[in-house]
Amino acid sequence: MDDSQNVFEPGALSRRGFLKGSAVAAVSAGALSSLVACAPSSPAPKEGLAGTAGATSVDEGTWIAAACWDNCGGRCVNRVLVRDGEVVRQGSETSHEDSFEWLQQRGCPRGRARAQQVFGEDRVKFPMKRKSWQPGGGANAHGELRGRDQWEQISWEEAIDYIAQEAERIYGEFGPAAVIGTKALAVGKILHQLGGHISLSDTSSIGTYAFNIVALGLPSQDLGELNDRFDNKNADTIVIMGGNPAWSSGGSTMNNFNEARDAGVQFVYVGPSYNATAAYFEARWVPVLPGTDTAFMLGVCYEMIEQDVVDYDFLNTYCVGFDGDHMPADATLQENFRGYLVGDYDGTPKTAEWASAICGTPVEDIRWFAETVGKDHKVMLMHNYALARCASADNIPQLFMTMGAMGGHMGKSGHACGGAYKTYAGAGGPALVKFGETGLPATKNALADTMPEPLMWQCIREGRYNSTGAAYGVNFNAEDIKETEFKWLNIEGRNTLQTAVGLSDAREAIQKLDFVTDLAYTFDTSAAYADIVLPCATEWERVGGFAGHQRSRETVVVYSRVTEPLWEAKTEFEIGRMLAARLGMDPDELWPITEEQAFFNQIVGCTYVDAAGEEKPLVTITADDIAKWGVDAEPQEGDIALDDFLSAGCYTVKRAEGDGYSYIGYKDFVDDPEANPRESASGKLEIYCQYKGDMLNSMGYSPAGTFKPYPTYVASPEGREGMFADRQIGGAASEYPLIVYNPHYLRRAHGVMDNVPWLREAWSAPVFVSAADAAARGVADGDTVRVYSAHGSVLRTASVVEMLMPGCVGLPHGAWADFSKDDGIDVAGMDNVLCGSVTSGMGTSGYNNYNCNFEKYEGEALVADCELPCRTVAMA
Ligand SMILES: Nc1nc2c(c(=O)[nH]1)N[C@H]1C(S)=C(S)[C@@H](COP(=O)(O)OP(=O)(O)OC[C@H]3O[C@@H](n4cnc5c(=O)[nH]c(N)nc54)[C@H](O)[C@@H]3O)O[C@H]1N2
Ligand SMILES: Nc1nc2c(c(=O)[nH]1)N[C@H]1C(S)=C(S)[C@@H](COP(=O)(O)OP(=O)(O)OC[C@H]3O[C@@H](n4cnc5c(=O)[nH]c(N)nc54)[C@H](O)[C@@H]3O)O[C@H]1N2
Ligand code: SF4
Ligand SMILES: [Mo]
Repeated sequence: MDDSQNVFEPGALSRRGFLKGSAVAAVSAGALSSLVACAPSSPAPKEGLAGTAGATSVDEGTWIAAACWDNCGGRCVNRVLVRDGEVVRQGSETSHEDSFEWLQQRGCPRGRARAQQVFGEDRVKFPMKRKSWQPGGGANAHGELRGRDQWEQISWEEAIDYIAQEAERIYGEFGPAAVIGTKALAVGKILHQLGGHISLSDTSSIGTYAFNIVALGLPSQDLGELNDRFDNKNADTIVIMGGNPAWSSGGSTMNNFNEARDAGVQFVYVGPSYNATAAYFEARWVPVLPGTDTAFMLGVCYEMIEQDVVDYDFLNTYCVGFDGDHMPADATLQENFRGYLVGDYDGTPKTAEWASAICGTPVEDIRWFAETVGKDHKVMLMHNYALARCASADNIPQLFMTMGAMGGHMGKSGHACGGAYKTYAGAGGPALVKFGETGLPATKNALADTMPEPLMWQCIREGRYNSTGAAYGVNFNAEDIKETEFKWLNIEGRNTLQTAVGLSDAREAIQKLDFVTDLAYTFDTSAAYADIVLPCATEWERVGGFAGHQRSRETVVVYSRVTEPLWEAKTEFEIGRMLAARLGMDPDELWPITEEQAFFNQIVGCTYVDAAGEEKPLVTITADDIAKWGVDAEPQEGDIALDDFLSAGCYTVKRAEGDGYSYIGYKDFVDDPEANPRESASGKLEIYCQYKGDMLNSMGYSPAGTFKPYPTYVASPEGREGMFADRQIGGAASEYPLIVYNPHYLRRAHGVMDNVPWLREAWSAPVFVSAADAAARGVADGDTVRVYSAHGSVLRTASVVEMLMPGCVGLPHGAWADFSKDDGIDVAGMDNVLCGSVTSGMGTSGYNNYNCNFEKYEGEALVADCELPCRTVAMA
């Protein structure tokens, strides 16, 4: 960012809004300065989050269950101790002892450093306008200065007025297809009233599993059909493919595997690095180059046939398309998966040797793996989505399912096959506890179009787009290309400039727009390229809420207010209402109830499943509670009193071996496939799926006819083939002979918290390179290196490791780009500088298989991130 060296004068922290009484919480000027101390050498704060409390009892004050709400892979209880109006400590769950049966939902270090985010020097404190931007569009916008301009503080009235004026102009002249929106929290809800906006659909988290895989017979996103966690110990082997829950499922999730580990279950890790998860389980490492898992699994399937470890009964009963005798009724091709494996159609048997040349896995490992996952063993095959966040990984979902079916690993205790992601890692089964609805009316986007996010910069440049459809492939129509002039990008609840592929393309394309708005906590990458930035209150500043969508099946996490909105920040609720009123709409129609009422409705609506399997209200609510809150509700009887629930910060179902909550994935289908068909056309698992092949081919992002109805190996536009000059594996090296993948990193959740001092101290965010590749380039551990791809160039300090396959580079996801050196090199090491907007297949964000190279950097060595001044905003 161009403003990195300009430090915005921190305004005096307004004390007007701090709560009084038991829920008092603020951070005094003294504590604030200790919170922002960044250098590891800085003296320990006298008293503060890391400090000792001197004569005061460390626990004196009031503990509040506070929010932790990132898209971070975890869902934990985050508690803060408030003393004399200051947050002085943070802690986690203490409401009961921790055991396998009754897990505590303990937080990770990010959660425990959150006070530094909420009270951080880098918060957006006031509404801001980019200095050269003026309403009216065209040259008035000075789009060429986005990301480089200065900023001025404006009032809320001015900010809302600018947005309203531009809304009237843009919708009036160009209509809703000129507007791109990310989510509908505040401004987005108003855009829905004005005719809607184009949405962005991304394959970000689940990669090619974002395809309409229900057509294959899989559950949506391949989630939910693992077995209940109590069954993990019954496996002989648990395979984890392309995931790293030790880093990416923060909190308690890894404990789902504890019984299995203690019982001596063999763990196998498949991926390019021997990561923290593999190390924790002392797993056998099967190395596979990023983006080549399709080749690996094809080699495994071939070897399973060779070794005669295929469960043909399972294939014949539950699947279609494995061989010519079991084809689905709608097949148009006289081909099947077995024929492809043995080379009937292309003359190439997919042997272990064939696979090894592509995926880099030793032949012996492929053969060993094939035997290990064969029908004679109890195996749980779990994948995260790193292998699917690759270009040309479109066949992964079908092939992973096929490998599981060939071993017969579904529907039985000790066997499983499916997604192990975030808090779902190692835990299947329906939710046992849920929170209720807010009661706020849902707004509807009248424009149902979704543009693939990886293509958005190209679409903006070219003024045309093609809607992807709800799940990739549902309602997609290749012919339906729409022309439009894009004018406005409204970002809320996402950090699009940061997390969409291709920052170089973004920086160019964004100049064309008339208007970019962003709702932000901090001056992150998206804010840096916006025109109007609205300061959004964090969840610590709201009445309370529930930590959303990635909870485990056994827990709901609830949080309460820590402080009134800081500085001039407002909640989405308030922002939306202001804009509605300014545009002559009735705010009460969109937000007919108070924030307190909305939160209370969620509490009232909480349910749990009792031991007899009945769903019941969770929280006991008395007439006194209702009077105290001043809300509309009826008293009810539940399993936990309201105050106990709120002070614990969660409710976790207490489990026991053999209780009524156990779950075996696919059991209903396996027990009675006629009565419980899968949602595919045939009702079975489709190893041959006509729809899949036809749909992927129709999307047009890969050469015509690339896809077959059964899973095949497809070369990536960059990736493995791109390592070689002529794209022939084994030939002369290309200019970018390595593959870069992006580990989700401990310092941050995507971009969130990248700026937090303690986290910068704790995690230096190096680039991980293999010892062999480093030696070949004369690079030693700790050297500053330039990592470059066809799309951009970044600096990082090299961490030279043996636990990474030669040929791979691991650049942590989520650093806030910093081009302050003016030489076009990002000194922060942002992943999307190296990842361009290259798509294939269904139009994926292929984060994990771009090509790159690195060299020792001859310029000035990088200073550790934690030594840099806090990045704030340049004011005019
Ligand atoms: N700390 C932290 N945690 C997070 C997040 C975060 O930003 N920070 N983000 C959350 C979100 S939204 C998500 S989607 C999840 C992602 O969660 P994960 O998918 O578990 O995370 P990654 O770090 O992308 O990948 C994990 C491992 O996959 C391996 N890998 C990379 N490419 C390939 C490949 O092509 N094939 C195979 N077989 N393995 C590969 C690498 O060894 C890497 O260690 O994390 C969540 N958790
Ligand atoms: N190169 C590369 N790119 C990637 C990835 C990768 O591995 N490599 N990973 C991808 C993945 S898996 C994902 S999920 C995406 C994530 O992409 P994003 O969703 O864009 O990332 P976040 O940082 O989670 O962005 C959420 C933003 O909303 C804000 N926010 C959170 N809650 C609220 C709220 O309640 N109200 C408001 N107003 N704002 C809120 C956060 O502070 C943050 O700024 O990134 C993807 N991008
Ligand atoms: S894993 Fe996520 S929810 Fe849990 S403490 Fe860390 S940041 Fe918070
Ligand atoms: Mo994600």
